[in-house]
Amino acid sequence: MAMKKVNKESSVGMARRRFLQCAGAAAILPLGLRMANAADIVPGTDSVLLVIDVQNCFLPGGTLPVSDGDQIIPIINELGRKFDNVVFTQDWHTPGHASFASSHPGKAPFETVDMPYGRQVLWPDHCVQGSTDAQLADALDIPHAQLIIRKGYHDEVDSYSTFMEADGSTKTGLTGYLQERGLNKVYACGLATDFCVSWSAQDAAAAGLTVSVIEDACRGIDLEGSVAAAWKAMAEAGVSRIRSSDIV
Ligand code: VGL
Ligand code: ZN
Repeated sequence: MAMKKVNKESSVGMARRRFLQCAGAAAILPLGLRMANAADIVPGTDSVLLVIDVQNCFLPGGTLPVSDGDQIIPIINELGRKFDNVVFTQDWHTPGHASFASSHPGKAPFETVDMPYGRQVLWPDHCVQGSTDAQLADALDIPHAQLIIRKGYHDEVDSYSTFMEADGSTKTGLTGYLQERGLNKVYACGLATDFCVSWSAQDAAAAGLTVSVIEDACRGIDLEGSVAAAWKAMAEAGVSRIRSSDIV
């Protein structure tokens, strides 16, 4: 008991000393410089910023709005300036797509249905090919982005992942594109954390890519705790969770 108390005091003392050392170091740094952060990431020629589904449909006023979805756009624009390689993705559904509640008589949005490939959440009609709703957000400002990959264009299968459709076997081609260009470090952001970002990040990790998700550059839909579940699943898949300030 006494032993425990002594240990506690000494660790508090150590922490206080460490704080004073750091404060001293900061005081002699010239103004405008900041201390190097252990997480500082400098995107290299092998790195790609993957901007997932930042489309009108997922913004306030769209057909499947994600709360505060618009707030990530300035952060993503800033990130875009730090990457030579940027890929956008676009949810791109046929009219009457099987993921729409309106395609299932008697079903309402956010109910589920069992499809041949598993359980499917039913959504409001959204991101229909060629519609204004499906366009990338006007406020995105990354003119050097190199590829827009579309997904969810097969009538009968959804595709949250931008690598693999929900049937688990139909590929979008993105893995091959990244491999051919030597882009093996993926930094993912966008909408929605718990669906397209999470599924894409997990598939990218399964394909052997190194994957980080930039949490403040994402927003989630959050159906019954799905955001927390997504972060847990991503961690288990070996996906790193970082913040935009970790990238310099
Ligand atoms: C998405 C639901 C339906 C997404 C796409 O981009 O996360 N979510 N379609
Ligand atoms: Zn969709």
